[in-house]
Amino acid sequence: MNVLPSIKHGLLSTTAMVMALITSPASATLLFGQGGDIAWTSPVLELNGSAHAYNPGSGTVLRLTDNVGGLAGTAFFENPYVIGHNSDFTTSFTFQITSPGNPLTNRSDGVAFVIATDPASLGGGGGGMGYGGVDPLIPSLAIEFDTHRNGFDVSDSHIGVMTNGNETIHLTQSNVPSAMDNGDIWKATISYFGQGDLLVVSLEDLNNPGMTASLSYTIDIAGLMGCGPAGCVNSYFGLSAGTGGGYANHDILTWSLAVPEPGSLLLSTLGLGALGGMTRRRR
Ligand SMILES: [Ca+2]
Ligand SMILES: [Ca+2]
Repeated sequence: MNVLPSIKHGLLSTTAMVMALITSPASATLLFGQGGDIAWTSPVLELNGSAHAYNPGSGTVLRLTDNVGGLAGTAFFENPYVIGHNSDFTTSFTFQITSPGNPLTNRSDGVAFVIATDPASLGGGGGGMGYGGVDPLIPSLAIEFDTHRNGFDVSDSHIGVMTNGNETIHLTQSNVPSAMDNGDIWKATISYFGQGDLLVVSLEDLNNPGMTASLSYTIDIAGLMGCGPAGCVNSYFGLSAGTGGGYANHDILTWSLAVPEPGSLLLSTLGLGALGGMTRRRR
């Protein structure tokens, strides 16, 4: 997938950035958060529940939950993306989970990357981690980075592929060798290749580069999200977190999102949809 690396660094003026996107036939990478193009306070992000922009002194982060029990928070990019059967996307984000509750069993619950059909979606907290629980997101896909072993979990540090807001069924999972709520900065990368329905997830502790985990799984995300003979529906990309009896601060430092059709996506982000309509190209 082609991306426009120059965009990520915020070096281009808005006009130059728009023109670069108009002339790109393939895809663009948007970077949210520290050093990026889109601030956590931007109106193109819909923050739900406990999610809020927060500055701990080292730059503004997206704080999905504070270290208080019983919270759920989500943040969705408000521009829709239609996931067709041959659609690709890749996204990565860095997260930092701090000040977990003590004793060790009282820390929870983790963060997730979520695809849902409404940017206002907000699931329940606890093991539902903002995508499931008492108010499950249906339909949805969640890639969870789970820091608390509930009765349905295999460990207190794992990656899981979850659908339709059901936090009890891991379609596949991968154990993470160390605790993700250790205060380190972790980078998660999620890529999807629609032609083979292949989902690939990798995770790395940036403060301890040898600490990694990964998984791959075959899943028809287009079908999951309601793409059928009558067409496909709008999907929205987001991040979620929750706390329950245990808790921690769940912070997102950066989030990059590479999606096709930059004309429709970023131009509408910038309120320049009419301009994009003149020159938009389709793959
Ligand atoms: Ca859990
Ligand atoms: Ca889990």
